Order: sequence, then structure tokens, then C-alpha cells
Amino acid sequence: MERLQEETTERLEFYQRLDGVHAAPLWAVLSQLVRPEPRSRCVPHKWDYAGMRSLLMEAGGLITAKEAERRVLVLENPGIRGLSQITQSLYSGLQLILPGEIAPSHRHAAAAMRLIVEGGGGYTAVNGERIPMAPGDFILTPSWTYHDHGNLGDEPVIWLDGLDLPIVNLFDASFAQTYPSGDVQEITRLAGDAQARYGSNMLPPEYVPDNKSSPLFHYPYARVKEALLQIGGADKLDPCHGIKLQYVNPVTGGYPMPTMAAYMQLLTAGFSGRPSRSTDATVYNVCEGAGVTLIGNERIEWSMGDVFIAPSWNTVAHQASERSVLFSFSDRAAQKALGLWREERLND
Ligand code: GTQ
Repeated sequence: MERLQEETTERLEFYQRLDGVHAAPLWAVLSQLVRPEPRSRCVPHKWDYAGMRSLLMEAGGLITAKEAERRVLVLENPGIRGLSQITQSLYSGLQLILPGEIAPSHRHAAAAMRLIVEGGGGYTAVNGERIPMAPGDFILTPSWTYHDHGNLGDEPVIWLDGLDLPIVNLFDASFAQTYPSGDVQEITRLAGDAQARYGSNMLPPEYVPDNKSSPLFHYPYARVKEALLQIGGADKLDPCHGIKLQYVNPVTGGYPMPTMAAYMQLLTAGFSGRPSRSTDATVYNVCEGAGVTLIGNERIEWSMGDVFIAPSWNTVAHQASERSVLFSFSDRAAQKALGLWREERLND
């Protein structure tokens, strides 16, 4: 696939005429187009939480959440600057809501996942229900559902957003609307409603979902951590991933959203993982602990709150200097649905 043709003047003249009719010779681009294996333009990178937090606070003094609509610092992969993308397929950013603020209600075709990093008293309203936010909580906003955010507490609330915007835009399938009557959607359900209906290992009889996302919007950290610790005390660790669980849609047992997958993993103190690689570029957030992850040729040192990215098909090996919990998300759901996803475990 790496063959290069010798170009004659005759051929070059021909290519020029092709260019004039908006056509091009495949043989000149074939090896770029049909790659023998993934070679991402994205690079491994870490966004240091302390630095990003102070920039977010600065943003908090410059613009209100209401004026910004969403006061977010977009995390741009250094290999593809200017596209508002952290990977080829995903958008990610850090969002701040200050006490008393409101981020007005809107809906869009893009689906969002959120991992709360800091603060109590924040909430997201989805589907007529207010979902409280606590650090480590995983919260979903399915495609085309109205959502607004607020902060009823007395400290800043910060979370990591993950959206499938680049996928929606790849398909030129983006729609968005603001809520028709005011900044805040009408609350029609009691707090904990979705948790009770769909999050108790039970479902309403013959339940038929009305969209492709999990009807459960809130996966509290306390439960996830308890599960990880319980398994960690009993089981052998996976040599690459430690103790890792994936978030599920309770109706299907599958991924929580049609495009995105998300995970929480526990690495015991001193864990030194074997390298593996997969086709889904993965965004990590450090919920607890500290360590180092070797990604391709980069060495990424991380601690609580840091966000880092492992591009597609880069080898990833985690090492934890203390007991650590890592959240991660990727486009694995989309890749699997399309039959593209691959994984390889390497022996080191
Ligand atoms: O919270 O609705 O980071 O619409 C980017 C776009 C967050 C949101 C983002 C959004 C949102």
C-alpha cells in the first residue's frame, strides 16, 4: 500500500486537467486514504487540573454562565487544533457553574456525558427531572433532550463534558433549539424518579424505550466505587486494566449511549499495567489517586482532576503510585455498532 508512482510530465498535465473538473487520480492518494493501520493526527496530552481550574475561575469573572450559554473551556487535541476536538470523533471540555448561576435550557442532536470533578450543590435537569451532581458522578444527556444546569450550593461546580459533536457534524446531522419558555425547563418528576424506575435492577413491565440512550441519567460515584472496591478485594486484577467496569444502559445491557462508551477503573497502589491498544481514542479523568500512563512514546504523569487523552492505536500502560480511580470515555459504542473496533494486548 506504500507504493509511490513516478510522475511523468504527461501524467502531471493529465492531473491538472482532472483538477479542473473536480476529479483526482486515486493512485496518487491511495496509501493515504486506505491505511494499513490507524495513524492518528491526534497526540497524547494531559490537561493539568490546577492550571485548567484557575483558567476556568478566570472565565467565571469574565462571562456569566447565562451569557455564555455554556461556560466551557474546550480541550483541543494539540495535533488537530482549531477543530474543538479532543479526538477525531469526540469533543470534550471543562464546564463551570458558579453558585446561583443557571446555564439555560437547550437541546441538540449531539449526546453528552458528564463526569463531575468538583463541588456540591450542582444539578442538571433532564427530561423534567433534576439530577444532583456530586464529584465522580456520571450523568447523561441523551440526544435531543432539553437540559439546563444550575448551582444551588455555595461553591463552584466543575465537570468534564464529553459530546459526540464531531460524529454528528461528520454526518451533517446537527440540529439545536433553545427551550421555548424561559431559561429553566419545567420540573415534572420527583428527584430520583429515573433511578427508581430504571436503576434498581428492575424496569416498568414491558418497558419500551423512546430513544436509543439509557433512561437512567445518573450513575452516582458512591455506588460505582463500592462495586470496584468489592471486586478489587476479591478478584485478580486484569493485567492491563486493573478492575474496570463499563457503564450500561439497564434496558439493553449495552453502552449507555449509541455513540459513546464510558468506564470507571480501579488501580491498586503499585499497579503496573501491561500495554494494550485499541481503535477507540480514550479520554481519561482522574477521580482519585496519582500515577503515570505510558501512551505511545509519551509519559503522562497524572493526579486528581487531570484529563488526558490516549489516541487511537497508541499503546497504553497505566501505573498507579497510590490506589487510583480513573474515569474514561470513548467512541467505542459507535465503532462496535459499525463493526470497526479492534483491541490488542501486547506482551511487554
Ligand atoms: O452542557 O449542553 O461542553 O451544549 C458543549 C455543548 C456542553 C451542554 C458543552 C453543550 C454543552
